[in-house]
Amino acid sequence: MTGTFDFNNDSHRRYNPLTDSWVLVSPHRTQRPWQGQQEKTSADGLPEYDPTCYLCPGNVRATGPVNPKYESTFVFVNDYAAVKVDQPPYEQSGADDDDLKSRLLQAQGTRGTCFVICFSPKHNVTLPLMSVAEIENVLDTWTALYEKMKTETTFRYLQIFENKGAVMGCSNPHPHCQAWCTENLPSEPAKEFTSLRSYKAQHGTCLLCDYAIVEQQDPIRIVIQNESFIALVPFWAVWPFETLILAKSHTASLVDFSPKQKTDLADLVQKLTIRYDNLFQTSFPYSMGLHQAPINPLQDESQLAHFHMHFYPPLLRGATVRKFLVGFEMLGEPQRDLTAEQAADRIRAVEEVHYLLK
Ligand code: H2U
Ligand code: ZN
Repeated sequence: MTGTFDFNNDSHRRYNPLTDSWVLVSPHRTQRPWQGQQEKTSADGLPEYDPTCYLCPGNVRATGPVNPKYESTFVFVNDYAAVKVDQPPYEQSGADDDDLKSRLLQAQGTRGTCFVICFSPKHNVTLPLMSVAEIENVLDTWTALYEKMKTETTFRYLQIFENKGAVMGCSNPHPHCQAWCTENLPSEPAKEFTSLRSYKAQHGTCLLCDYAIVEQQDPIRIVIQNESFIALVPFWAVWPFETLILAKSHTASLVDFSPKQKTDLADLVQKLTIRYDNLFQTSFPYSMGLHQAPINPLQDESQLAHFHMHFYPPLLRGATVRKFLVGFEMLGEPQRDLTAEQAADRIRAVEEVHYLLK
């Protein structure tokens, strides 16, 4: 076949230098009909207070404790934490390198603490419906928790994340996120540190600083930006409307930002999540998380770390059609139809005023 290769029509693979992986892009497939599963949309119009909610102020949680009548954010230790502070150390038996069993059946004991962080006392106020000052307060709560765990524990990493929406397996609509603090560095940030380290060794610069420069030169994937942060659909995005919030300056973690940078981050989180909700006029589901320096860094990790946030939303072409990573994606590699540039166009095209507030 002759002619010129067209990124909007011809299949190709894109490389993710952060995780050293590839995604297959098939832009010619965006027209295919859909007869698969339709998800129920999340019901807007939740009450401000729900007497049966485990997270609302003054209510009793599932295991008995009573929530205080909190007025801004509220942090508590997860009643069903995935990791425990106290447990016996794990000692692998027969630690002999030549032993097949100890070579192939590796395990590590891991201790830690899991927190739940309510964003607001109001049961129905998600991030896009909060003011910039209220989101800043959430950022301050994350910062304080990071500092506390850094000072008080020897745990390695604090992974802050939000599961939003029933399709993401979120068990409660009350706006909240979680923070899991673990003795080990989890696999995703570990992969990123490996990539940041080898990029630095090869080029002498930060992969994410360089990426921010490239994206600003030709802003086709940038959704919004302000003085301190960029929100963009990464070139290598897997999820249809995946985005990355990237600090423009090389900053290791939340604790290193100035008050002005924190306000800018809150502003961008608000604007991005409003656009997400407006895209399909629904409370947009996603898993979101922060990647930053470990609380107890080893070697070069605090120099390598470049603060960013990933948003992974599962919605495909409307509020009711979700994308699953199945088939080729489970057995081969992830695949997308809509290109990152087309997705950025779509997110840019919606308004910055929330549809419920109009
Ligand atoms: P989701 O982000 O998956 O909705 O998690 C909510 C968390 O809240 C979940 O991890 C915790 C669950 O263990 N939880 C409590 O700690 N106490 C409760 O009374 C209910 C839920
Ligand atoms: Zn509630």
